[in-house]
Order: sequence, then C-alpha cells, then structure tokens
Amino acid sequence: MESNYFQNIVNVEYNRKNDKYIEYGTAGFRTKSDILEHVLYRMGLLAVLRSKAKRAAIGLMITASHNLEPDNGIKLVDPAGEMLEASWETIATILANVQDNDLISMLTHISTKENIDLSAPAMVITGRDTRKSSPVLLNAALAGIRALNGNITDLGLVTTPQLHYVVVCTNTSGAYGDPTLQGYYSKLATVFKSIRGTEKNNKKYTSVLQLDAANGVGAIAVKEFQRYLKGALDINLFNDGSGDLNHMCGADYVKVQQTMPLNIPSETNVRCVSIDGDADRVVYFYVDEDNKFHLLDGDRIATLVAAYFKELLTTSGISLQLGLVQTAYANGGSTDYISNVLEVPVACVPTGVKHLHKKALEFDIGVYFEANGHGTVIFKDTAKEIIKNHAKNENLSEAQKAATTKLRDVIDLINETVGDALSDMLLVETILHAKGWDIIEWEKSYNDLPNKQLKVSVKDRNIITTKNAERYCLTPVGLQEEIDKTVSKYSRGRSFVRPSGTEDIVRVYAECENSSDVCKLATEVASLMY
Ligand code: NG1
Ligand code: ZN
Repeated sequence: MESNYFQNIVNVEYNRKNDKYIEYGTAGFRTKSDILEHVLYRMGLLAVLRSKAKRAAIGLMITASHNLEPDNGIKLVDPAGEMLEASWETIATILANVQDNDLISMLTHISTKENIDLSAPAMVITGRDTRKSSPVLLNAALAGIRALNGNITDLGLVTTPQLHYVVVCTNTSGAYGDPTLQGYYSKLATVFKSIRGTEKNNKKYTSVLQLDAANGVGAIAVKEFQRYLKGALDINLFNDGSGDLNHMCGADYVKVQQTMPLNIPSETNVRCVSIDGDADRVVYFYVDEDNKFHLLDGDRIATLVAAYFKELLTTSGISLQLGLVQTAYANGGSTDYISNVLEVPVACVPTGVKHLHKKALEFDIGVYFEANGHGTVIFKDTAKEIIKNHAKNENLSEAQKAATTKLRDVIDLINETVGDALSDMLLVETILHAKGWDIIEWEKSYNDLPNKQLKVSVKDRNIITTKNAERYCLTPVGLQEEIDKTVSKYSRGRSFVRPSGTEDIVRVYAECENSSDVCKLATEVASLMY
C-alpha cells in the first residue's frame, strides 16, 4: 500500500545530478545553488510527510541568509514555528543523499518508522528570499509537495522570521496573530506605536535611523513596514535591493569586518542598523566625531534587553526567573557585565540558535542572542499568565502598574519563534526610547574587549572536534595546549577554534585587552592549524 502511495514521485527532472554529500546543518542545507534542485524536490516530499506526522502545517524556506548570491539553501520549520526537530534533520540528510533508485524505498521506510498515517492531510507553507536561484528551487520544492498531494500556501518573497510567524499563526488558529504578512506588520506596528505613545523623541533618543537591508528580502519587508510605522519611526533605507546581495553590506559583513557597509552615509553619531540577507539577524553601529566605527552587536542587544526586563520585573514586583544565553562568540566584556553588574544568570551553549533556544526555554523569560545579532526572547506560558494576571491586580502602585503593562505589551512586539531582525530592531528602539538614550549612551553600559574572527581553509575541517560549548578543542590532540600557550601571552586573552557548520572552513575567534594585539593573537592561533 505504501509503495503505491509513493509511485508518482518519480520525476526525472529532479534526479540527482551530482554525487556531493550534503548535510542538514545548523541552518538547513546550504551550498552552491546549482546542485540543490533534487534536494529541494526531496524536501518538498519530506515536508509533506512531516506535516502528516505532526498533523499540522510545516514551513519550507528557501534562503542562504548572509551567504553570497551563488549559494542557496533550504530549511524546514516545525509546527510551533521552531527549527526542525533534530531527529528529522538526520532523516532529511539521509533522504537528500539516497540514490534516485532508492528514493521510494527510503520514503516508505521513513513513513513506517515514524508511524505516519499517509491518509492524513498535509499543508506546507513556502517562502523564498531574493536570490536569482530561488524561483527555480521553489518550483522543485512545489513539485515535491504536489507529487504527494500536499496543500500549499506560497507566501512568495518573505523574510525567514515572517515564514516562521505565519506557520505558528496557522497552527494556533490565529491565537498568535493573523497568519498573513499584513497580520505580521500590523501586530508588531500596533504594539510598537502603543508602547511608544505620542512622543516620537525622548531626551537623547530620536526616531531617525539608517537601515542597511543587505540588498535582500528584508528590504521588501522594510518598505512595507515603513507604511505601518509611519509617524513613529523614521527609517532611511539603504542597500534596498538595487545592489548585490550581501556584497559589502548586511549584518554579517558589518559584524565580521567591523566596518561601515557600502552606501550608508557616514554621519557622526547617527544610529545605523544592518540586517542580513533573510532578515533574521540585526546589529547596530555608528561612527563618532573621529570617524571611528563602533559596533553594537548581538551581545549589546542581549544585555540591553535583559537589563530592561530585569528593571520591569523589579519595578512591577513580579518574581520570575530571567536568564540569558550566549555562545563562545559572546564578547568577554558582555559576559562580565551580565554576571557582575546585571546579576542575571548566563549560560553558554554551542553555536546555532537551536541550541540557544533550547537552553532559553529553561528560564521563565529567556533572552538569547548570538554575537552576530541572531536571537530573541521567549516566555514560558506560565510566565505570560502571571504577567497578565498581575496587570489585573487593582492594588498596584502607579509605577508597578506601568511596568506590568509594559511587560505585558512588549511580549507582542517579540517574534518568539525565531530571531527576527525587524522585531528585534523594534524592541531595541522601544527600549532606547523608554530610556531616552542615543546610541552612545547605550554603548556606555560596558566595554567590549577588542576581538577578531578569522576563517581558515583546511583539508578536512571535521578533524577539529570540541567540547564545553566549543570552548575547548579535543582534536587534533595537542592543539588546545598550543592555543592555551599562545593565549597566555595576552592580557585578558581568549581564543577558540571550531569547524563552521555552514561553510567549508575553520573559524578562529580571539579577544584580548589591547586592540593593537588582537589581530596578532588571532593570526597566531590560526597559524597553529597548519
Ligand atoms: P557557522 O558557520 O557554523 O559558524 C554561522 C554563524 C552561526 C549561525 C549560523 C547559521 C557565526 C560565528 N556563526 O554558523 O552563529 O548564525 O551561521 O546561519 O556567526
Ligand atoms: Zn539569516
């Protein structure tokens, strides 16, 4: 019966045309776009099975985020808007790599093993970024979904977080919001405006900001958002899609190069924002009077947000456990500040938002950000209930009431499913506005240690294995001792190496007290790899 069910999936157009082994990594499948067509077809098939298995709508996003134009990728989104469950990542890898002749038997095997009722309905919500290869890859995925009679809602050009949002809204019958792009813009803009009130500016805070959209799909979203945010936030849009995607612009470029992106005017002390190619990462920056570049990255956003929540919890008198999750890439300056000044518990986990998300679930309110600007805040349902009920308490002081109402409302400004550059940006803008801070005030909270990231090409990056949230190198044997020896020569030095999950390289991270030493430290550690 099962093999009958799969008999229509044979489609020579989507036969595997190369032998390259491909793996579902931290960000789904990601590689050169011209070898991905069969993978997309198969992921269309798999999305239908996942939907039947979960009895819910599944998301399928085509993007390679901050990678350059020739790359592309695909990730599946689970029913609550979260990343695909780990055991299905393995299934996805197996399915992407089987020979064409074995495809039907593998699908049959998956259905049996996962106990999937093949007569159940299936719904897949698809979206894509602006890459030239995305329409062809989308057609391959749609062909796969149709081959198994899955229902399709194609959102067209969307940011990754918008797709996650529509998936969760669809599966919660609208309880999280209206499952449309209009629903997304309207939900965020409405609460943003209501928290802000009628005053656009406050003390040092002004409502003007420069936004670099990486020439990606985020530019389309920002243009639409500008209509909804009119009168509250004045966004000047650059890298709006007319130039090359992620080329010398976007959040990853700005974070790693620690420099201004192309096209943003160098105006002194003006707040600037960069998002990445699929708008799930955001970083802030500015140039000072001496034309010096200042970066306020994911660590800065995390600390700003955690401090704000801590203040609201304290003022409102609500007792909930707030925690912050980082990776080894978090600047040592931020970790010291969180632990010693904010006194908020901080955890360190391996790279990849799924690890951060999972850890953040352990707190009532979990704030998590990668240093590169990918992150969000999540709330336990019980925490939301406590906040809502507290807001109804008639015995609160004015200050308690105001803080509780803000806490209750700000939840709606946050895309809890996944890091969302635009929602995160609105949250930062809300906090800066509430505090009456310009970007310089924000930066004053703590000092970042000078830091540097390098990419090293090696024959086989997987010979490097790590433990302790990637901060300790297990193999090659002896490498960690060498790193320790090098690091010990630098005041407040720290460095680690790990294989990238998205590129065929090893990443080297280094930080130390003296900015004049940091490149030397990073280069010395990189040289240990040869
Ligand atoms: P890799 O290539 O595994 O380092 C990069 C980012 C991750 C995450 C993924 C997915 C750094 C150092 N690494 O992973 O944080 O965002 O891409 O996009 O920024
Ligand atoms: Zn991204």
